[in-house]
Amino acid sequence: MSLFKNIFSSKKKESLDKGLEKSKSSFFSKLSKAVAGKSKVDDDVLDNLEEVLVSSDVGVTTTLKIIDRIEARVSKDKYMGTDELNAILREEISGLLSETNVGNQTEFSVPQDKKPYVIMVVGVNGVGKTTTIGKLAYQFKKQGYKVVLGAADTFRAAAIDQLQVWADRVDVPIVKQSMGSDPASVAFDTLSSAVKQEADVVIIDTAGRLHNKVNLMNELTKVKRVMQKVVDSTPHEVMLVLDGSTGQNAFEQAKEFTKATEVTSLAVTKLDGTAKGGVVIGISDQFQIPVKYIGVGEGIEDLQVFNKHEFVDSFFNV
Ligand SMILES: Nc1nc2c(ncn2[C@@H]2O[C@H](COP(=O)(O)OP(=O)(O)OP(=O)(O)O)[C@@H](O)[C@H]2O)c(=O)[nH]1
Ligand SMILES: [Mg+2]
Repeated sequence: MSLFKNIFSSKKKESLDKGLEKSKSSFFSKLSKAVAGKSKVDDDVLDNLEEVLVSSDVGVTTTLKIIDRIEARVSKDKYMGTDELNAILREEISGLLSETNVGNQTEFSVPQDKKPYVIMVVGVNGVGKTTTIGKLAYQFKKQGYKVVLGAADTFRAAAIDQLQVWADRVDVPIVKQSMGSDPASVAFDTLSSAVKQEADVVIIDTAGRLHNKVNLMNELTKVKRVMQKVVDSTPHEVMLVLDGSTGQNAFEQAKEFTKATEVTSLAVTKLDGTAKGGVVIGISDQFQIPVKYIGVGEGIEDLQVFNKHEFVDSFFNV
């Protein structure tokens, strides 16, 4: 069993390392430049470091916290090369993220006492909601959970088809109606069917784009309300999906969405192929809402449970 676990975790690490490749190499080349030709950590180096972190999409607030910690730790006249500074940064960022006790999960699992456990997935269009649902369904199914998907993005016909493709791929049931039908009614049907089938997990896809933002928020509220008619206190989880490759935009979306509707978890996608992976550090520092999953590719296996220690380790490991 432990050997088994090791094989899986080393696979996970490999794919995380690969997914963060661009972010890391961009970060380290900037970091090297920041200390090049310097013989000690002076204000200049700290200023450069601040710039490196901000331009790596860590975000200003989190960057300032990190700089404060480095400043407090490093005696100013001490010489420090890139490697040493890297090690200290890694420790301080790890320490900073450890101050909140979220993001420590390692397995795809849902609470056993809520059956079915209902996850409603929200986010603006194109961020990777449907793909993340497909990958998540695959992981849950692999863990032995009985999963049902609900196609409550009825705004586009293609959205329903896309979720259907994932349902077929993962081989899980999907509840859908025709395009343009009431999303709340689809959610109602999905929950009713899940209860009847004694499913363990329900994942509801929702539209990312409506005619305007107020409409979208009203619709999400209505979907929630109607679900509660079938199972009390659902959805158990409202997961906001953010596109990590948009860097600071992802931040802004998180701020806006969390203001408008209750969000209980985050997923940050498309960390592969972008140099903006540092955004996850800022997001997990600044939102009290845990980053639960990260997307590191388009494939079915390319979703990981976010663990901040593994993430920081991978980020700082060149
Ligand atoms: N490289 C990469 N691509 C991703 C990832 N997650 C999603 N994508 C791609 O992003 C695109 C949009 O994903 P969708 O799942 O359709 O996004 P959505 O939020 O459901 O979009 P709408 O239904 O239009 O609101 C697709 O081409 C996905 O393959 C990821 O982690 N990495
Ligand atoms: Mg979609």
